[in-house]
Amino acid sequence: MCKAANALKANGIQKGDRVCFYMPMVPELAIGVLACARIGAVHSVVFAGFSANSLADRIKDATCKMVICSDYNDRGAKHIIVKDVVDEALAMGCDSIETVLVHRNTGGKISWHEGRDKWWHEAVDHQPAACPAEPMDAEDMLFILYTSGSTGKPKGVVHTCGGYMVFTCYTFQNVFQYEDGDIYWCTADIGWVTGHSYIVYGPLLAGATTVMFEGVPTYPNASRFWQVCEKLRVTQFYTAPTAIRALMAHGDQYVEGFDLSSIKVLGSVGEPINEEAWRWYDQKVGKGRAPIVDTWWQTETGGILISPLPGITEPKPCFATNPLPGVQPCLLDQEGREIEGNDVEGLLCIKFPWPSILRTTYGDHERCRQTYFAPFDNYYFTGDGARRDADGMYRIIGRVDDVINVSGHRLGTAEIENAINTHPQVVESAVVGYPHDIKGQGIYAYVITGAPVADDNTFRHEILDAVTKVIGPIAKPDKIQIVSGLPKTRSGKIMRRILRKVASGETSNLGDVSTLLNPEVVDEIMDGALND
Ligand code: 7RM
Repeated sequence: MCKAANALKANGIQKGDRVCFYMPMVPELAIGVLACARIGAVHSVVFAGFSANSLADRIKDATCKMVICSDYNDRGAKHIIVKDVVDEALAMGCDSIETVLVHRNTGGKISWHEGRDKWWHEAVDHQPAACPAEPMDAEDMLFILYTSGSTGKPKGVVHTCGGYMVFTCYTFQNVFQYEDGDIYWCTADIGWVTGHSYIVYGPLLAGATTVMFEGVPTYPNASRFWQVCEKLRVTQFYTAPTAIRALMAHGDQYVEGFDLSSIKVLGSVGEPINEEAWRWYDQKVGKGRAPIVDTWWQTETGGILISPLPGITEPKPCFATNPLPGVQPCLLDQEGREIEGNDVEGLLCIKFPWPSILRTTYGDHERCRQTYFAPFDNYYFTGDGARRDADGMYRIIGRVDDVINVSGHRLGTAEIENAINTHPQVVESAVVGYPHDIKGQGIYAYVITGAPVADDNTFRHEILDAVTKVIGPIAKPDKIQIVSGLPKTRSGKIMRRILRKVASGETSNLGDVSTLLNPEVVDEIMDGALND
C-alpha cells in the first residue's frame, strides 16, 4: 500500500487531488483506495458496471486527475474490456485526467495512449516500501461516492477522515461482534458504500481479516458463497436480500451439505428483506444458530444507523430493530410533525448528527442542504418511510421519493427516464419501480413515441441499449409499455402513484383520478399493462 502511495505521489498526486477508480474486486482496488487515504488524496470509486458515460460524468464532476483501472474484468462468464470503457469515457471531455494507471488483471491486448497510460506494476513495484502518512484534519475530505437521488444527476456524497473512520470502525465492531481470529466476509462491491465502509475501512480499522471476492453468487453455480464460507471458515457473512432471494430460488440443494458451522453472525443490507428470505437465511444458512443483523443505513450516513446487535437484540424478521447507541431516529408526518408513540408509520428522519453524516455533496453544498436538511427544519431526512411497531422497533418500508432499489442497487427514476429519452423516437417517458420476486424492485418504463414504432421488439431493444449506454446494464428496464399519454395533473405533473399501482398489477383502487388532465389515458394504460 505504501508503494502504491509513493507511486501516486510520483505521478503528481497530492493531498486534496481526486483519483477515480474503475475496476473489479481485485486487491489493488482496496490497496489503491488506502494509498489515497495515506497521502490525503480523495478517492472516487465508480462501480465497474457503470457505462463510459456515467464514468465520464463522475470524472468531470470531481475533476479527477487520475484514473486507476484494470485491463479486463472476468465477471462470471463475461469478459469485459474495462480499459476500453475508460478510453471511451476519457474521450468525452475529461480534460482533468493526466494519468491512467492500468492494473493488469487478466492480461491480453488493450489499447494504449503513450504518455497518459502507465502500468500499475511498473509504477508501483519499484517504489520504496515506506510512505509517511500525510497529516490530515479530521474534517479533511476522505472520499467522494456518487449516489442516485430523485433528480437526474447523481450526487457526489462527501465523507471526511475523522468521523467516517471512527464510525465505520465502531459500527463494524459492534454490529458484527468481530473477535480475534475471525474471518469476516462482506459480498458487496467496493463500488458501493457497503464495500467502502464494511470491506475496506471498518474491518481494516478494526484490524479484522476481511475477504474480498471477485465473482458472482451464481457462477459456476449457486453454491459459490457457501463453498467460500466453508473453505475460509467465514465467521461473519454480510450480503444483500437480492442475493439471498436469487440463491433461494435455485433450490436448497445448493446450500445443503456445506459445513457452515463457522458462521456466527449473518448480515443483510441494501433493501428491505422479506420474511421468506429472512427465514431461509436464518434456517438454511445460519441453521437457526446465527443471529441476523438487518442493517439499515445509506451512502449518506456512511455507516450503519439502525441494526440489531447480535446476542443482545431479540431477533425479529424484517426489522432493522433499534438505533445504535447515539443515533436518534424519529418518524415525521407530511407536515413535519414528529409522530410520537408506538405502532406508527412515517417519514424516517434523524434528529441529531452522528460522526459519519455526509458533509456535503461535492461542488454543490446547497444541493446537500436542499436534499437532506431543507425538507424538515432541524432534521436529516433519509428519503425512507418506516414503521415503529408496538415494541418500538423500526421496520424500513422503502423509499418515499423517486429512488428505486433494484437488486440492492440504488437508481433514480429520473436518470433512467433521461437515458430512455435519448432514443430519437421517444417523446416522453416515466419510470417506476414495482415489486419483483428476486430483485426487490423491477424497473417499469412507460414510453410515449412520436410516431407508432415499426417493430416493437426492435424498439424495446433499442431502449435497453440506450439505457445501457447512458447508465449501464444495471438500469435496464424489465418492462417497457408503449403508451399514448401519461396521467398528468392539471399542473402537468405526472401522477406516479397511478403508474406505480398499474405496474404492480393493481387495476382497481387507483384512487382519485378526477384531478387528472387526461383521465381517459388511465384505462388505456391499464389495458396495456405488462403484468405476469
Ligand atoms: C447501505 C446502502 C440506501 C437505501 C436506503 C434504503 C435502502 C438500505 C436497508 C434498506 C431496508 C435495510 N446504501 N436500505 N439498507 N432498506 N432495510 N436494512 O444500501 O445508499 O445504496 O442505499 O437502501 O431505502 O435509503 S445506499
